[in-house]
Amino acid sequence: MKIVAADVLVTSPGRNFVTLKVTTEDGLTGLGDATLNGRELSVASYLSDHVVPLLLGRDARNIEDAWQFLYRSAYWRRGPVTMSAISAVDSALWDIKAKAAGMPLYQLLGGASRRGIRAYGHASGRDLEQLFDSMRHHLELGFRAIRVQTSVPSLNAVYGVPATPATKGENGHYEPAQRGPLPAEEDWDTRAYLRHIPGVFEAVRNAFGPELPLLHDGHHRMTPIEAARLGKALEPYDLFWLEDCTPAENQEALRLVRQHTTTPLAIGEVFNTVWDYQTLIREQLIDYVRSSVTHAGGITPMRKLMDFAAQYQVKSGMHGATDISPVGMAAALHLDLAIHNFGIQEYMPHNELTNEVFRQTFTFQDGYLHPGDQPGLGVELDEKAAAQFPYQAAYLPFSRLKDGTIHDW
Ligand code: CS2
Ligand code: MG
Repeated sequence: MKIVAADVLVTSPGRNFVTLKVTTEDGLTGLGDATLNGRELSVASYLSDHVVPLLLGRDARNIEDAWQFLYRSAYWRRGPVTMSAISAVDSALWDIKAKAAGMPLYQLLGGASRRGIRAYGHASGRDLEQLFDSMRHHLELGFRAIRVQTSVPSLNAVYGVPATPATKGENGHYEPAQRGPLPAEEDWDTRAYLRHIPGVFEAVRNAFGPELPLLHDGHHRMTPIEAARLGKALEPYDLFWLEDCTPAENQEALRLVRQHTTTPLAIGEVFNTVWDYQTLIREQLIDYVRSSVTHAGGITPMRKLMDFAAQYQVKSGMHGATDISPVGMAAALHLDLAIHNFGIQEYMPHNELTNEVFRQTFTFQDGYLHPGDQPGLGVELDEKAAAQFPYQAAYLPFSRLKDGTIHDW
């Protein structure tokens, strides 16, 4: 089953996406997501300039060999650009293999381990009133687990809170990457945030009761001791997880957080390999793996990572923001359905334009996602529609503290 073509498709229906389309001599095609928010063209170039020439003529059936070849023969390993490019190839080959077998990918990965995939949605607000409206809105949309993000008094813009609140019928679209020649600057003050957030969760619990699973994203902004303090302060509100509470390049930093709080911890959406997790998982410093198929090298390594995590009862919590394309989302859902140690799946619905370009068959009902039963991943890309939305430069914002110091966004 020789590969006869590999096309790198860049489109921007509302936001930028990079997709690899692999075609075999038998006319089978497979798709893979290679979208890296704010750095999209670097992965597109890595693919078209360096990887595509290596794919032509290869046997599409040898997925593991292709993965090892792209990872090891590059000499320069790991990192978001390399691993997003390899991921796209890996997903596309799994898509082809499942289509050739005439079954949805999850069947090839061992079949379904559950009826559906529990998802969480994003509620947010500049104040409690807006937040409660957004939470009610997401409950009406069918979400049964909700991530809570709010503004912080005295700060202009904060991660996770759209400039304009969601209105009826809208999905409260928060797209952090803003189109334009330069990134937007946001201000940050951790002490103001730490004073504000516990009160928000107290109010949410009072209004929505003790059962609703609540999540919060610290978005890499606290030092380990600040993260420990927040985790402890949130214990009375029984969070499902506190996410990215501290930049975790220094994995040992989580020991200090773990010492002080039992709030479950989720980390890893910016991680690209199992090695980013070794200490975190081996020492039980986290409870959920946040990597996505798109940024962690594909389905092949993501499944191995989850097998490693399973030994420590650590579960999946895959990243599913809108910069994970419908192709990346579908790949995540097939893996979510098949693995045993599934935890929860992030789900930010894409906008209508995106859904015109990417024809997807996965469903969301009563709080649960399902990848569908089409052969392969179950997503096709309408290249004619995609061509109508050329790439537009866009950057994620950055943060500065009050004294002008650059901070983690
Ligand atoms: C966030 C993302 O969804 C999340 O958990 O951390 O929205 C993240 O900011 C974006 O994916 C960055 O591209
Ligand atoms: Mg996050």
